[in-house]
Amino acid sequence: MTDPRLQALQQAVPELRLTTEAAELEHYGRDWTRRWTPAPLAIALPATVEEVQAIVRWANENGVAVVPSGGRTGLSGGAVAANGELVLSLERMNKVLAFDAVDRTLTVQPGMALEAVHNVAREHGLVYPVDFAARGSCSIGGNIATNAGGIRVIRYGNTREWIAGLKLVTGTGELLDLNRGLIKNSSGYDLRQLVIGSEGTLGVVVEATLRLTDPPPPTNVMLLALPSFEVLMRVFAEFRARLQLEAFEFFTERALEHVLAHGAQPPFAEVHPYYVVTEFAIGDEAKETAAMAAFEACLEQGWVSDGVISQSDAQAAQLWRLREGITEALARYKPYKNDVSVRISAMPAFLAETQALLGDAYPDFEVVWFGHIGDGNLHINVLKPDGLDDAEFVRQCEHVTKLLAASLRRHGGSISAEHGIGLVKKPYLDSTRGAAEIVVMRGIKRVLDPNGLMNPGKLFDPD
Ligand code: 2HG
Ligand code: ZN
Repeated sequence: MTDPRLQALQQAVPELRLTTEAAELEHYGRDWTRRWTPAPLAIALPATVEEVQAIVRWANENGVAVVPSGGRTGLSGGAVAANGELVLSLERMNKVLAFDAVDRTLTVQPGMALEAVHNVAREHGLVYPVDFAARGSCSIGGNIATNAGGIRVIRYGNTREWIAGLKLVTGTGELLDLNRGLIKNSSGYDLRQLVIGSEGTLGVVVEATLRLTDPPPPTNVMLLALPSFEVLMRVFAEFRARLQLEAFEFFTERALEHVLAHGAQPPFAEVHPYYVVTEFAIGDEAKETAAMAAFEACLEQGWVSDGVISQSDAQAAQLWRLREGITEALARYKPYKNDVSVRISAMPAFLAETQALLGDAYPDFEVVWFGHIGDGNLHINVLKPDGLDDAEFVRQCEHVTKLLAASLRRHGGSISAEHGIGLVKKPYLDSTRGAAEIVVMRGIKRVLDPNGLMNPGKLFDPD
């Protein structure tokens, strides 16, 4: 390590694992966006809170930017290091620190994978209910950084609802212990909530206390085939009125095609333009009857053309795979991703407008729609045609995103429902947040990170 700044860091923290090996710079410098060329200064893999504090103090002394890093499954470039930053990977801080059966909380280090959290909660007879397809690779610290949502938000809410406390090393190296697991704490600003969704721009989350809950009742999974887009929200209203929904997800025929090409089994003999996967509580006969009644009511109205209900856990998993496998199945097309939301009540008008807008704007590109329709959250993936230059493809998509952002502004929606702003959505932040609000956000950053070293250039450009 020839860089004198890194030599100084190693000297200040002799036990710190620090690397500048080319393959590691490449690996830790990118996330799932794969749009930016990784170019970090080095990778630090601290094992303790004290080491994290020492790194941040060193960063201030040497004017080096720090990119906090979890599982790097992000889709907005929030964990990309392409400008000589130090990547601070929380990968080694991945342990359970405490379980409290009375409080029903699990205190963990931030590098723990979401799936590992699920498993530990289950060992204690409880659940941590935030869940999504990247569960095996994403980390709880990253989930906090983006206020991750996923497939069960309709029932349990976002990550935000499940964080009872967290510890933050601020941009000056100070350690803040926020909320300490309290349920009631009416003592001023809730800085914990400010940190959730801040994308590593205010500091490094070094510990989190997660709320756990009772396991859900037994559930069934149903796959519905829909004849048109217009009926989607009606089917949702019908099912929500009759059942306790755990999930209500939608995808198009094109999305299914890609998942089938990736090895999944076709669910129906015929092809349908739209599909819904829904999971709902059963447990007693009345609820099972209600599910069939919802299905039949939709069938009678012509809103649903076919359906299948899971008869076993294995079949439920198979049905879920059709929805959860989409991102992976599309990855090879380097999709340009939109992750937008509006209030559920605004969804029908917004959907109609967006469908028309994208139909006109992307006559030559394949557009794949899916998402958490029950939360008002739509994922739109535009696939890059083979042979088209990456930069030119992004340029054309950015032009359409400007139109989409204007539509979101009119409908009171958000340019990022659950993936974060990062680098990808930065130009559109003002379609969701007012000018005065962004000034306040910048002011908050200046207080917690006066030298602007924590994940600079993500969320907004430096002052
Ligand atoms: C999902 O809902 C994820 O599957 C990824 O949020 C969405 O790949 C995407 O666009
Ligand atoms: Zn999603």
